[in-house]
Amino acid sequence: MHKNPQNLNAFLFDQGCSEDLRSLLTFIARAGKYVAHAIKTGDIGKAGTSNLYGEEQLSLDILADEIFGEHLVESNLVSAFASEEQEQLVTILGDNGKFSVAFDPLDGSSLIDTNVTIGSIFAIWEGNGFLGRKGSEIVAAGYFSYGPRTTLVLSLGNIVDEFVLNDIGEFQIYRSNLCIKPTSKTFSPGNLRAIPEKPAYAHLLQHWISNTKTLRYTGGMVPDINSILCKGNGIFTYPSHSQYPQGKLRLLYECAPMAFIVNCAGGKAVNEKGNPILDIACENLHDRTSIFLGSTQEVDTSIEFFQRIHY
Ligand code: AHM
Ligand code: MG
Repeated sequence: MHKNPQNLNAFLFDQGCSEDLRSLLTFIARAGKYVAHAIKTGDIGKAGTSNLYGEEQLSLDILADEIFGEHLVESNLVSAFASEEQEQLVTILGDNGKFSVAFDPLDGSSLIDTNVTIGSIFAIWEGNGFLGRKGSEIVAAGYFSYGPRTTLVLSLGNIVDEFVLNDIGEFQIYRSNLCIKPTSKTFSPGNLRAIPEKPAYAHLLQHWISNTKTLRYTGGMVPDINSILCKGNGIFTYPSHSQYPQGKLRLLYECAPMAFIVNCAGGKAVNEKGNPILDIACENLHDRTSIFLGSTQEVDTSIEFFQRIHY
């Protein structure tokens, strides 16, 4: 905690962040602020449309997507962006821009009627476009967590910092250098529907239960991973199964940004084969992957279960 908390811009300036990246992050932060406001006051009903995955869209999914898109255009720095809610790449400045931004405008939006925390996730690459690019090339990634307070967790590739939206509408530094310990007291197991096809997952759950670990699972990737970062330990798992042969979560909008942040905090993020998420090149904008992420030892143990037990 900081005695005289700096706002995002001043904090990034002091960290030596380039003017362009600082400016882009300021626009993204402003978009997050407007999305937070829209969640508090806007229509949480269905929009009557579906996205490219056939998932029903909420008015807020569409509004959040527009808010992020508009702010990226306004920044005058962006070559292109890709959104989980849009099928095609959106080119803005093309080769005249500096950065490409991938984002999930409202992750976990199907939970909104239960009034639990939801979020937005983003990652920034230098240059124009995403195809062939890896998470290891990300220059900054972050997520907004819209809970009782709105926070922004951000990394520029070294440490991970948490900012809180204050009463004058500015993100101010709250905690610096969030770190994830190698061992975990908690587990956040997504997609238990995989268990009939993947007994290894049942064995892994039993291992956690036998070791008296604590279940922490909300059903939203942002609050589940935010819990790991804020408590300093934990594991989040989302394996594939026949409904989602590559996994459900998207590489560009969810997994690569979160893997980047978790790696910067000293944790680890791999797919169920044990390959680092940050080494997976994007082949299609909407690629998906399985993901095991969090405390390093716990991630390694989980992958051992998946490699050892095939029956
Ligand atoms: P969304 O981008 O359509 O909101 O889906 C992503 C969410 C994640 O936040 C969460 O980890 C996962 O879907 C949970 O999915 P499910 O409840 O289908 O297992
Ligand atoms: Mg999502």
